[in-house]
Amino acid sequence: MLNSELLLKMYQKMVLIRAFEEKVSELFAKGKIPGFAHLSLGQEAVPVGTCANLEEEDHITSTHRGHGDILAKGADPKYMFAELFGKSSGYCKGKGGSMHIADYSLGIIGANGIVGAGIPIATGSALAQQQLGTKNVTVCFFGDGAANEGSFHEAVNLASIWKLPVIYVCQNNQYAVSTPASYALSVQDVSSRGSAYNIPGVTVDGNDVIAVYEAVHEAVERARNGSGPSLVECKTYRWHGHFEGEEALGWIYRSKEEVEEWKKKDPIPRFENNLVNQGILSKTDIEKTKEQTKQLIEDAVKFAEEAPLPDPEEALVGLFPD
Ligand SMILES: Cc1ncc(C[n+]2csc(CCOP(=O)(O)OP(=O)(O)O)c2C)c(N)n1
Repeated sequence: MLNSELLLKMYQKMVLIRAFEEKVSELFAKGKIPGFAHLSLGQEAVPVGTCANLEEEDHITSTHRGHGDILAKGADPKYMFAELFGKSSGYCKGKGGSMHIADYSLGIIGANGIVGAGIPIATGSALAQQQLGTKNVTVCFFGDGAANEGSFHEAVNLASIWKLPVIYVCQNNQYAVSTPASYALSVQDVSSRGSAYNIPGVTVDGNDVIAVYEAVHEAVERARNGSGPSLVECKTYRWHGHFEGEEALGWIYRSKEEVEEWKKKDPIPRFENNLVNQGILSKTDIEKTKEQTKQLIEDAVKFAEEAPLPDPEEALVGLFPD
């Protein structure tokens, strides 16, 4: 049974991710964020349920839709906003943007704009941990679309034969851009692909943070005790378009009804009700958490707005090894 302290932390983290991305959406619409922004609104239970199992020394890799994963692993919203604004105080000095945030000190070894590219990186990280003899694990977040990339199949095969401490967490949000998983996947559940590589595969309700926590917990234990990789598929849904601004372009590939149906399964009130029923959270706590989070986000945006732009002289610094 999870203790109430951890449950409350998980709740606060879900609220933080939601508030962060709602703010990104608002600022993007105002033209304040250069480049692209891919939001994971609606998917918050997956990174939070997963990362609640991790220690600071454990690693994650993430994707182009990675704000939630990165916040769940412990990133600070103010350096994230600075990165999104292209400012030099950002996590990657403003050179990475929304899709390429990393902080090695927190075990965030990189979000990635190339679909499927984080999978071999996570597998390599797990190989390094194994060779160094640590007990650290690596979580690899990826999407249903990435599960159809060659990198997935090669990496999972190697991880299996070498019994690497890696947990592949598929955030199956039903679409790869506009292509439905129901069309593009040769199987009904990505998790069933585990059997092709002789590793455990499980599908859970990705909007139920406890279900995600429990499935990943088992996988992390296996990885830490040397039993090798696991595949955890979390079925969820992204509320916004593939990228911010998509709807304004008139892209239509899913019905309003479908989106509304999934919004009814919002993971945050669902967890909130669960905690209220258990007497862990009160209505006053909920209001306080939301109020404090709002303030934290406002402060982070202010920090990022006031942060300096990178010096043009620094354009090539950090791009190549010295
Ligand atoms: C190798 C590669 N192919 C294609 C693209 C273009 N692209 C960007 S995101 C995306 C879909 C990814 O879908 P999925 O893995 O399910 O992640 P989601 O966007 O649903 O989170 C594609 C095809 C890319 N960035 N990299």
